Amino acid sequence: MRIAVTATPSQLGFAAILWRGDVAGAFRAASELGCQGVELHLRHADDIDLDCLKRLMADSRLEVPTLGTGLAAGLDGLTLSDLEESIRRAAVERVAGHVRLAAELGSAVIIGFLAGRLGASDDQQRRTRRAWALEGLAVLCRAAQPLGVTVLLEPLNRYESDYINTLSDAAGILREIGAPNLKLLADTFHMNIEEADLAASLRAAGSRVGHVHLADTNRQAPGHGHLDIAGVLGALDEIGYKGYLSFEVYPLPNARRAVEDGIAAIHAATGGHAERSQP
Ligand code: LER
Ligand code: MN
Repeated sequence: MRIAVTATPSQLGFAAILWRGDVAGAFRAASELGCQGVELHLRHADDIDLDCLKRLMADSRLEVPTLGTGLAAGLDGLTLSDLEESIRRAAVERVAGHVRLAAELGSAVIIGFLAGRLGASDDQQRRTRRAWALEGLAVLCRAAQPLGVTVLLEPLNRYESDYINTLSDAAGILREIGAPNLKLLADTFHMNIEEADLAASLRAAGSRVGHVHLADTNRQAPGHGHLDIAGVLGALDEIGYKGYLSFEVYPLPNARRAVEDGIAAIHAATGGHAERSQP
C-alpha cells in the first residue's frame, strides 16, 4: 500500500489535515517517514507556486496523488448546490483551476464538501439542487477528461452532507453521470458513521474506488480509535485496490507521531505484509 500524508498551505486552526501552513515540512517528513505521497488541500489552485511544488516533488521523489477542494467550500462558501447561480458557477470555475493544476502534477481532484447540501426545503427544491450539483460535477468531469484527470466523489457523514453519505449514494451518482473519469473516494471516518459494514461496502464499490482516506473512528491516525483496520485493508486487497491510503487525520499528538502511529497500525493489521499490495 502507498501512504500519503495531508498538507495545506492555508494557515488553519484545528483541522483534519496533518501539516497546515507548512507544505515543505510535510514533504520533508513524508520522505523521512517512508511515505510515497502528499495530498494537498488547496482553497485555490494559485495558493501554491507550481515550480516550487514541482521542485519539492522531484527532490523528495514523492507524488501528489490528490488535490482536496473542501477549503473552497469551508472558507469561501462555494458549493455546486448553492441556491445562487453565481456561486455555483464560481464553484465550478474554482475547481476547474484545481483540475488544471492536477493535470500538471498527475493528481486526481476530490469533490467532497464542495458538493454542498440540498437543505431541509421541499422535495422539489432538493431535486433541483441535486440536479444542479450533478450538472456541475458533470461539467468538471468533462473538463478533466481530456487532461487525463480523475475526479473523486467523496461521501461525507450526515453532519457534513445531506445527500451523499454512503459509497452506494455516490455510486448512484457515478451511474447517473456516466463519466469514465469519475470515481469514488472512501473515507473510513465518514464510513464508520454511515456504513453498516465497511468491508462489505468497499467490496460492493469494487473497482469504482479511486482513493482512500484512512482515518480512525475519532479521525485520529489509524490505531488511535476502534476501526477494524485489518477488515478495511482486507476488503481493499480483495477488490484489487492499488491506490493510496491517505492520512486525512488530526495531527495528534503531533503530525509526525500521527504518521508513525498510522504506519505502525497498518503493519500490525497486515502482519507486516503491507508491501504485498504494492503495484
Ligand atoms: C474531506 O476529505 C472530508 O473528509 C470532509 O470531511 C471535509 O471536511
Ligand atoms: Mn475525507
